[in-house]
Amino acid sequence: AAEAVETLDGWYCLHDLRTIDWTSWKMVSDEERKSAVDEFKDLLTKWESVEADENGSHVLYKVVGQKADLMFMFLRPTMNELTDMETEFNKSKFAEFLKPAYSYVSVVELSKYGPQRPADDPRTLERLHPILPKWEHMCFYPMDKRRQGEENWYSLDFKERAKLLYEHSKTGRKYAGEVKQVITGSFGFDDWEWGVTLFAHDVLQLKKIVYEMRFDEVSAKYGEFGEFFVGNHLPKEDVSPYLSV
Ligand code: 76R
Repeated sequence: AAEAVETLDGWYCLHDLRTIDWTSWKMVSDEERKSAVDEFKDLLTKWESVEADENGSHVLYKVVGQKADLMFMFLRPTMNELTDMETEFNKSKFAEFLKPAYSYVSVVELSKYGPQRPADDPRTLERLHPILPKWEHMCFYPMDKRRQGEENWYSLDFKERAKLLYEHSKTGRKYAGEVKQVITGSFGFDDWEWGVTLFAHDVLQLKKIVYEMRFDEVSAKYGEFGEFFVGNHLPKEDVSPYLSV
């Protein structure tokens, strides 16, 4: 049998996508809406302090299109802290106006294919516990590696997989500074094998990297993709105008 690769695993990750029920949001009084928004902003402030203490990280994006309206990505040191945070949010007033659109559970993952820095190198630790960038655009999609007939990633030997991922990383590095990627593993946690989260200043770079990678052998032969979500950054100071009706 082919040999599994070892991974380094970091913070636990929840992608939480919600649709706003604008009809019921419009029906409540100005005071009720204001207190819901204030409470939501207080939660964002609380999560910011978790991030400042480097005990996790989060981002909030406005999804373009009908798949959802809001896309949160949360990172926490444990799965329990993720549920605690999710439950606290679900109990808030604002959450009463949100409908679930999609969610994805995973853990920040680095695989030990290529030459590596030691696991305790500060740069490795920083990649396992990333403070997420607040860049203008974000894209998220889950993916699998194919297991079909001749095209079975899981029966390729280690060396072959390492070679294909090395080629893949060369494409990735062309986008240094333009695209930031966070790869999260979700074996045993969710319906796909990895979550891919990309951040960009220029939204077109998201299309370009995903397109270019389709031609890398690892994606061309072995990539299977789930739903794609793309969004624009929603900073805390824009939450009130965004929610005003
Ligand atoms: O971790 C590293 O930087 C080492 C090289 C590397 C690995 C091992 C790397 C680099 N990736 C690795 C593993 Mn990646 N990555 C994706 C996608 O849409 C698609 O076709 C694929 C989605 C993107 C856009 C992307 C970007 N990568 C992986 C794995 C796990 C494979 C396994 O373990 O079997 C997946 C699923 C995956 C998918 N990758 C990079 C990038 C970029 C931009 C880089 C360069 C990072 C840098 O060096 O700065």
